[in-house]
Amino acid sequence: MTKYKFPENFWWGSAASGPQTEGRIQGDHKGENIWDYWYEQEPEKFFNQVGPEKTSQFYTKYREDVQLMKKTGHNTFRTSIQWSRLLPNGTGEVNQTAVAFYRAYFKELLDNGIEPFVNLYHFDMPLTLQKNGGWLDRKTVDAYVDYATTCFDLFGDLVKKWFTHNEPIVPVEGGYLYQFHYPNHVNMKEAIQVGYHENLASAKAIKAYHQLAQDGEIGIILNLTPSYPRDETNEEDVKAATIADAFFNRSFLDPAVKGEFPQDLIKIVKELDLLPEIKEGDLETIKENTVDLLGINYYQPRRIKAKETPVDTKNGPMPDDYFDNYDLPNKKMNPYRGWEIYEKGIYDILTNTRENYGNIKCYISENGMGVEGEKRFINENGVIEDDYRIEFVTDHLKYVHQAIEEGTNCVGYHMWTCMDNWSWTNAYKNRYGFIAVDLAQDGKRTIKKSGHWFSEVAKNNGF
Ligand code: BGP
Repeated sequence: MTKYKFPENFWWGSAASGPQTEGRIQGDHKGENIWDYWYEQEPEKFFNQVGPEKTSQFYTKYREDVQLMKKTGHNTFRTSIQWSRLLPNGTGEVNQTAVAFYRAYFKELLDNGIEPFVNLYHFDMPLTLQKNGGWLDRKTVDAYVDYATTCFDLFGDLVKKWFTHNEPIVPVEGGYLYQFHYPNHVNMKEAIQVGYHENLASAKAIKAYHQLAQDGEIGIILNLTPSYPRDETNEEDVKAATIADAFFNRSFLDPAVKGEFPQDLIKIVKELDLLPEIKEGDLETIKENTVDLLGINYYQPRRIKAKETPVDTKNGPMPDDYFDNYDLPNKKMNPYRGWEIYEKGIYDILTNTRENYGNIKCYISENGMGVEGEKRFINENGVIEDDYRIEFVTDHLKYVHQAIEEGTNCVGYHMWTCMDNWSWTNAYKNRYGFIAVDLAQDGKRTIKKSGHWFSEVAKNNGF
């Protein structure tokens, strides 16, 4: 019996990205991006020194992989085009080898009943553009819009769901505040300019897509981390949590869906005298070109308390000047990733989109659990028994179901990720997939217990 039934045509699938899966081979003519470069410079920063050229080899194994997606119940799958693969210099000449690859790959998905969802930017700035500042440089916005338009032209007949960015706050946090992405600066002024340019680039790409009238939809994928105050009855805690929410969620959610930056964020940025460079017409472009569809990535909540520790002025202003992170006692943890597991967070996000964002059409575009050392769970048939992952997905899906029952316009659920892949500086430390990838055996794939389970869930449209 199916107790939790999902709406008809619900999207069941998973998400991945080009830089984390494709790999590089000789003759693919891919250009360098910031990950290729950073790994060349500082391989020791990457877990076990595994770099982005390895990944899970989708580039050569995608046909086999699409069959595995089919076996694990996918009716949809998201990946990203690598900007540096399609346009090795970021602008200019198109790499025809890349065109042939992506077309064959998207066709293979379609031929197997899996709709490709394609994201245009997953943390992978082409190196040539980064050398001029990357997202800091206004010219990157134009380059991005050209790249996006090239993608719509080349693949728009095959792809009907586009996304402008995946988690655009992450390059801001990682690259310009907290040092976990190249170029590892700590500079709030730059962070604000980068975030502004990403927002503008998204609106301009949406505009370009709509002008082509290609009969598809375009959206953005945001990692929304609900910001919970330590004590809901404590005004200072609530205020601090609201500011954290403005910095990390509403900075992209509001412009993407409402076409405007949040007033409380603007106020802070003005007070700090850190307004970005805005050109005439920009704000109108952002206002008029909002998303058709919102992808929501959810892993963990953010727990906040009023600022108690002294403000650290070493690097100039930081978001953390306005709040402290709160360590909730006895919280449920994923110890491998160090992230709290709080299933109800997914329901709170979906309720928020219903109540405060016009009940925009949305789907869960990432949710998942990275676990280290999964080989210890291999059974006598060689299958990893990842019951913890089944439990994790089930517990989140129950809350998604509840939100849908209450009227939220959520049309799908994608797990991160299809098969174990390369997780940035964590490389292959934590495994997230429905399908195991054995690096020691040339990337041999084996469906995990959760993959078999998911295929049943998809078949029954619930559980
Ligand atoms: C998301 C990213 C993914 C993926 C995932 C897991 O933030 O969109 O690219 O990597 O998180 O996180 P991590 O790989 O850091 O463990």
